Amino acid sequence: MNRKKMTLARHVLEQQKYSPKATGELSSLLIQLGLAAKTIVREVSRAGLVNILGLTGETNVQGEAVKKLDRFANEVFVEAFGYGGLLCTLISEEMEKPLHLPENCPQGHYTLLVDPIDGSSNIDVNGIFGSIFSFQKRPEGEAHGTPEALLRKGSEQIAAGYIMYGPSTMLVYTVGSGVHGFTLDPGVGEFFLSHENIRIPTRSRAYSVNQGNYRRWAPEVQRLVDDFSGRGDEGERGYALRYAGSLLADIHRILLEGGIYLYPGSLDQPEGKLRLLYEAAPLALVVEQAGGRASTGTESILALQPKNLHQRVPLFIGSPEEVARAESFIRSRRRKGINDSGGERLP
Ligand code: AHM
Ligand code: MG
Repeated sequence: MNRKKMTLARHVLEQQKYSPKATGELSSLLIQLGLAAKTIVREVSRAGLVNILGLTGETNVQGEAVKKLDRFANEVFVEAFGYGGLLCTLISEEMEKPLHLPENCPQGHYTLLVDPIDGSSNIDVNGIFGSIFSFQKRPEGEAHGTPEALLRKGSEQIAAGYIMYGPSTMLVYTVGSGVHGFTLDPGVGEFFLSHENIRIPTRSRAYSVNQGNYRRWAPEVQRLVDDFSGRGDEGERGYALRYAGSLLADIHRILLEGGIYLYPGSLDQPEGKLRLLYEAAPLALVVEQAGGRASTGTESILALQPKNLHQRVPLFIGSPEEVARAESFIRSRRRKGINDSGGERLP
């Protein structure tokens, strides 16, 4: 088959052949996702012209100001999956409670977890942002909407990925058999396979972090970032600093070129900023399927048992050797008790 002509729909149907128990439902959901992406990108591509920039004046469950595009994208996902009978529950960064779709639930087994716009601070400056998604399946015999049905470990996701609204629009997904990237051809209105079976480089001297948080970090995290930035004890040349302000944009670069992204916890917010269920876990599945690693600094992201829907988590993610280096650095500094012996503290 001519891989260049491989559409998203054909690809998900081909992937389905490798799972003997597949019913075709997940394929339909992923195709539906492509439609939601095209609806959002149509608005994004003329954002400066259609009164979609700026704030709504409301705040979301995280206490963050809601941008008009955050709300629009959330509505697109709700509308796209509200019919079709397959999706029973939708969990979103923009909605405090899960949205149950009772008319879908008799036959629908799936939950969609989504950050409709990741990298919201880039919206008004025509920077890169995107949507992060994860599909879970209600466990056999579990009732709809119970905490047990919704709070699943990342390792139980059955599909995950992101859509990136950049110079070109890309959709990257995994169903647990590799990571595949598609680029939207705007003339045809279709996603075509452009990056088949992405493999992350095992190491690369590049790091992504908001270094403005330096004074808020524990000493061992400060020392790790000193090391990356070339100010560490080893006196090595520093890594290149790359920070997009959009997690998925940084992850996309790291998937293709290697490196590490970190959003550690801080002394005043030990759990960090990023949300486990619809930011960290889906990207962790993508990165691990591409041969990378995702960690809290001490534990695997995919092994974490979520305690609530909007839970935050520290994140160290990227090339396996870079994440292993960060973990061993943090562990050994903690063992040496650097916590008690120095490092800057909050004033
Ligand atoms: P958002 O979903 O509200 O956009 O927040 C998540 C984003 C990540 O995409 C990004 O890496 C991080 O927050 C940036 O945060 P900061 O401005 O603190 O560096
Ligand atoms: Mg967001």
